[in-house]
Amino acid sequence: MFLMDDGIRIHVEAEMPEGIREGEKVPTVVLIHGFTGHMEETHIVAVGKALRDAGCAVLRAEMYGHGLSGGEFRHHTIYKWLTNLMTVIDYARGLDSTGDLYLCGHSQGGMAVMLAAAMKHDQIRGLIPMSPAWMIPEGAREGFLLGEHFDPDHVPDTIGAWGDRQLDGNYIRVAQTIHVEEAIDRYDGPVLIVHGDEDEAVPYRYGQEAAKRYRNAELVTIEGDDHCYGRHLDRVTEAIGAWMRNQIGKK
Ligand code: FER
Repeated sequence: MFLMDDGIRIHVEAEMPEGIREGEKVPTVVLIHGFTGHMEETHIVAVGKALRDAGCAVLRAEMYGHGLSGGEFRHHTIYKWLTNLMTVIDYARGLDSTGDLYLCGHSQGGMAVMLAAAMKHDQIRGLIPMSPAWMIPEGAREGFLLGEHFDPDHVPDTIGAWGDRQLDGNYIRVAQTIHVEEAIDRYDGPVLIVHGDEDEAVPYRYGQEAAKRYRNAELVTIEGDDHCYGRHLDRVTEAIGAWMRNQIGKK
């Protein structure tokens, strides 16, 4: 299905866990992909299934310029993703089936859910950043992103972004304004961070540092794994499923 966010269509797939009774409220998770990603990526689908097996409804959503959602990749910014996320969160909040609401996102989507959890800290029961790419704002301010150097005070109109993709400099200008540390400090709900210690795209220490800074976080290290868990996805899904069952059990 599609939601509309100020004229931009947002592609969302809502899936319920098995064995739900009519009218029952269930924990609900909004799950998003990373930079250049989409909702059918192996790791996103697998995490969605693990969350449903744990008893959650899952709304996989695709952000501006990605998957089947509207907007051009080159025009996407973190701000646009955040307004998209708020639209999806508010849609989820309005469903009769929604009980507690959780956010889960991978990489750039992991950073986005960290920011959204801070903005909506009173509405979000728990947070699962996967390999969160919260070094992006730092890189944007220092002049190094996507393996390329640039002058952070004279941001180019366009930069190359993986393969033959192009990205507007406005992406960088937006990222320069973002301070993820403040968002971390504004969220005190339970947080699970999963991160492979051989991540080639987002250094593992960002997972460690975020886990240390959150007041109520747990870090699960996926030993020997890469950015999209190509080697040990089963450990990721196990960790997330176990954490979620524990959260649900606390109620
Ligand atoms: C970068 C490294 C990683 C970057 C973005 C990412 C925009 C995001 C990765 C992902 O979302 O999977 O330098 O710059």
